[in-house]
Amino acid sequence: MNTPNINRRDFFKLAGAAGAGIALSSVSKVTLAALPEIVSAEKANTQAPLHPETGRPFNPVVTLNGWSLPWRMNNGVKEFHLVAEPVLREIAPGMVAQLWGYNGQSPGPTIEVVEGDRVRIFVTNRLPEKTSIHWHGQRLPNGMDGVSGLTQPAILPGKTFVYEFVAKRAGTFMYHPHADEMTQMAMGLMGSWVTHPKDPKFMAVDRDFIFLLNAYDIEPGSYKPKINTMLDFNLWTWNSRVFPGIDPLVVRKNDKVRIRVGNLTMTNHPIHLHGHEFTVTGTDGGWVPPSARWPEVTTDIAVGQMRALEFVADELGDWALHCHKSHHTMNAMGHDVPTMLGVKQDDLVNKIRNLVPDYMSMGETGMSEMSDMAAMMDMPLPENTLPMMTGTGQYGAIEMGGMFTTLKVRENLARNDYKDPGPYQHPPGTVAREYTGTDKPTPASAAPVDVTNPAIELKVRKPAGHDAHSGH
Ligand SMILES: [Cu+2]
Repeated sequence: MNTPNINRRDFFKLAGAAGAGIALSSVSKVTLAALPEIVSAEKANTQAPLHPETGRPFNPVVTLNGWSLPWRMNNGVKEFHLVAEPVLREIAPGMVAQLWGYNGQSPGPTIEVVEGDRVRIFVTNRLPEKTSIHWHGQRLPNGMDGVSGLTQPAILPGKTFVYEFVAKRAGTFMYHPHADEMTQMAMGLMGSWVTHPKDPKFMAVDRDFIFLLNAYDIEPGSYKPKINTMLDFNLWTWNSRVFPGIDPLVVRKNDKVRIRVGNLTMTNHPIHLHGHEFTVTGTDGGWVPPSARWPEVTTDIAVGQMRALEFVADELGDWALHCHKSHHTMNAMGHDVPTMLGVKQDDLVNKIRNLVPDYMSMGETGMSEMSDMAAMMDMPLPENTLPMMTGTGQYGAIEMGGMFTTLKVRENLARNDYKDPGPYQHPPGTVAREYTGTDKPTPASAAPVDVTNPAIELKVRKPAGHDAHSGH
């Protein structure tokens, strides 16, 4: 968490590395020298919040498996430099993808400004094709809206454009290309933007997390997303990471927590938090008035939407936080496996083994046998591929992938401590356990059954598993 895996590349180093980029010679040295230095990240771990050293005060956000872009003040204007470029993104340990991103990673860095700030963003294009950036949700002059062809000429490879506007409205925003969008978003070009309120006390929280929902279709064993995929993505990611590569959200007990989520996939995601109720306090359109909020444990985030969820983390533990579409908590391999539940495969397996000696049957009693088998037998996977259900907790396999992580609520953390505290130490007697008959739960017969609808016939089965009504 605290390792600053961020590089400051000045112009001269940049020019020296031109072989890795595109047609840098088309940008004059004079122009580049006047640009803010390029800051880029090399690793996919969550960086510590960026407390402002210049400009007005704000409470910084924590970008899940990401970072916030430093700026320079230039006569009262906050200047940022984004570089659109091919990047290598670790999706989770064991798999790296060749994506397009900004400043070394996909998604790009989060941009944090304060309501009323004048902001100038330099955008350098080191992609092999033209691009632009749309500042999703912002109030700005039409010509700064970033829709290539409509509001500006596209940024050609090697060129640098400048956008400038006043961040008028506080809230949660995104940025993404509006040029060959399908390709560029399928390749991971996107980032988050937070405009903090003028008054740092307004809607202040103790911990403020942000991430984007995105998705890729990367054939197991390969490195590049298929860009024409419309719906059948196989990697459902948060900030281009899948479980167990998504860091936990670490909070202190009784912290007021905000989680800002934006959706740049091609489908909706019902985001579900265990153990707590939250309210949706913000959308792309602004803060939700308190009288219009209601409690939820799942909120559906549609394509192109942002939501800010808030709650008080008052229950200690390791709480799951995930998309409730169960296919979205799996990784690449799961999608083409036929349903074999209840199908006896023994004979079939023997026959197939005559032809294919290494053949292994799968899914006879459910899919979890696959994660067990993979672990036990060290089942070979293609290179650069993740198991479809993975991750291990203190009690065994978690059998999740994709859009899944944990909210870790702990006592006595330091204010700025986001380090993974390890597995939750449950108080004695508070973990579900095997029933051995030695403790005394309420017998089923002690609970009176009130049958108010005579059409419903209830059967009482003996606990030993013997069906009381089947004796004939
Ligand atoms: Cu989902």
